Amino acid sequence: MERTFLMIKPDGVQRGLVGDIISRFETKGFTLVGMKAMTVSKELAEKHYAVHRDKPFFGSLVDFIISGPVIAMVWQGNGVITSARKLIGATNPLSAEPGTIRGDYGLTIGRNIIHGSDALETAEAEIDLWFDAGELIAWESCQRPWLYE
Ligand code: RTP
Ligand code: MG
Repeated sequence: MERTFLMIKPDGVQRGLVGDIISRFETKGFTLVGMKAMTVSKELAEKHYAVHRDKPFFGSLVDFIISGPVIAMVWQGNGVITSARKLIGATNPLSAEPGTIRGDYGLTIGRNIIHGSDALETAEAEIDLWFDAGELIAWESCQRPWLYE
């Protein structure tokens, strides 16, 4: 079953949006397989956003991610990678559609509330980077006939 890595950024935690955000993924039908509240080290933040290391915003992005606690999560379900990105909305909250997390709650690109993996390979790499295997629940015995044919 497909898995993705989601991280509620420091702004989402400080603004009290954790419950609402988790609820959106839960009610869509996705399954939470791992979650932890943590303060991110500079090394982890730099590894996570390594693809952006040559961008002008890299330094401020890393500083922001390490500025306060985050909620790191792994979610599972049919098409979860693409679907989560849709539920999250466009990178710039002013361009994100109403009804999406960023569209409902954000105003600026540097405070866009939540991260979601953008492809299968990045999801696998990010899950490995943020979680030990023992921190993730194996739900394979869990049948959900009201969600899946
Ligand atoms: P994320 O990785 O955080 O889920 O966001 P994303 O895929 O929608 O966007 P991405 O291009 O990967 O950018 C990563 C984060 O960098 C910040 N950013 N700032 N100032 C800028 O032009 C700029 N561009 C990107 C955003 O906070 C974005 O989420
Ligand atoms: Mg990204």
